Amino acid sequence: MSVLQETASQKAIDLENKYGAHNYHPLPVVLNKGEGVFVWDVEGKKYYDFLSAYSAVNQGHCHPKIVAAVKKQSETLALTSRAFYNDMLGPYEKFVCEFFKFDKLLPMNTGAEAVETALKLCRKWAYEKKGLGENEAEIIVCENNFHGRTTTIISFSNDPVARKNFGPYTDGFIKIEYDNIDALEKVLSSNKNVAGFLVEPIQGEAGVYVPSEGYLNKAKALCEKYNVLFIADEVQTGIARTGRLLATCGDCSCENKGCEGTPDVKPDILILGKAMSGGAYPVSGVLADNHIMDVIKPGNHGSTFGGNPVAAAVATAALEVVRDEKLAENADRLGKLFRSEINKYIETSELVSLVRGRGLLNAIVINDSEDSDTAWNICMRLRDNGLLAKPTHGNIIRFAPPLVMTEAQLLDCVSIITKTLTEFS
Ligand code: IF1
Repeated sequence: MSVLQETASQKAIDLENKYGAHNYHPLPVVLNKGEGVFVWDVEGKKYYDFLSAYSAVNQGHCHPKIVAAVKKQSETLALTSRAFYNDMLGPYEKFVCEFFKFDKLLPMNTGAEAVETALKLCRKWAYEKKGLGENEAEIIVCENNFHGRTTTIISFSNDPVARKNFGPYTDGFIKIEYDNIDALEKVLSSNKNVAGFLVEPIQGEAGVYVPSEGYLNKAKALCEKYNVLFIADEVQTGIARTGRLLATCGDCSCENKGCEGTPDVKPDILILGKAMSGGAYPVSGVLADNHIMDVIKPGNHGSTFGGNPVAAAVATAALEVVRDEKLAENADRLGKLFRSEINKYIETSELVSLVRGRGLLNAIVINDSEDSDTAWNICMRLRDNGLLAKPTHGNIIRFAPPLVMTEAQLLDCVSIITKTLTEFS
């Protein structure tokens, strides 16, 4: 390619650089088509997608059933606001409540909005049901959490990049170490004002950190003991990603009962987003039983787009795909295969120190300093070799392909990954 003849990719990148806020540092690849586990760049090169839009595209790119739902409902009725009823929302709410076994859904659009909704719901419950004094409620969160980008959510982040110079921050949060049950009990037993405990069943952004066995069960039991709401942020771990419908599972309708090491915990408040729509549309929501959700009265909370007819149609289709195509079972089975294949490679290599994860939410840790650019360079080479993944926190690479992958495709990907890693060792 001559210097004068700029590629289509470079043109697109230049435009984003010139006219878009610089709030991301994407891998240099410009995509214009997706189908199932594959995406294509504007030059026509095909890649395996190993990020799935941060687990929003669990059902695979442009799933025909989900696309059909968007199309049909967009042509019929797209938005009413909640000032009026629409004929899609009620059936959708019934479907979701039965799917996840909760009494009620509060529909929103993005993950961060759903987290905000859960925090508001928890606080209001604490004042009106638990009897805390006005403005006294505290919510326990975990170190290295990622729950979104709003002002309140970044107030309890400990990532300086996400929070510095965005203050003043929202009060009312207590941070404890993740996966440390004693730290949780210490706060609960000494502080009467705790309203809730907000936790990711697996910490995604922190580097796919799976807590020790029994942690979530014990945390839930402690929350019950101290009359505190257990709030699970399953925006990333939910919707079959970790080999079960939910990483907290509970008594959800998941049929993959034989899946590995995940707990049976029913959160008091469940937060969902991302793959709720299979990536076709922003859909999120909060689920809770009546004794909690009934503190929310008209005017307390809402959203112009939350619960709109397109979202209702899309999310129904997206969840049906998860159920009908048995994506939880597939993620569980392929995840085990992935980790065992990568572990075989690790035995022969100094470059990768470990692979961890559940289902198809996995990460490898590169044996190099946190601030080295090895993980980034590996992702660049993976791109050249036809597989797209992104580093998280320096030397960790997250691997999260769509859950519609076949075993043959997964083994093909393992060979791309190990071949690429070998180029670096
Ligand atoms: C970005 C990570 C993933 C989430 C959990 C709530 C939200 C998210 C557990 C908010 C969002 C995203 C957002 C994206 C990067 C990303 C991410 F790398 F930061 F950790 F997925 F892995 N709870 N996660 O993971 O949902 O408002 O974005 O719909 O660039 O911020 P949202």
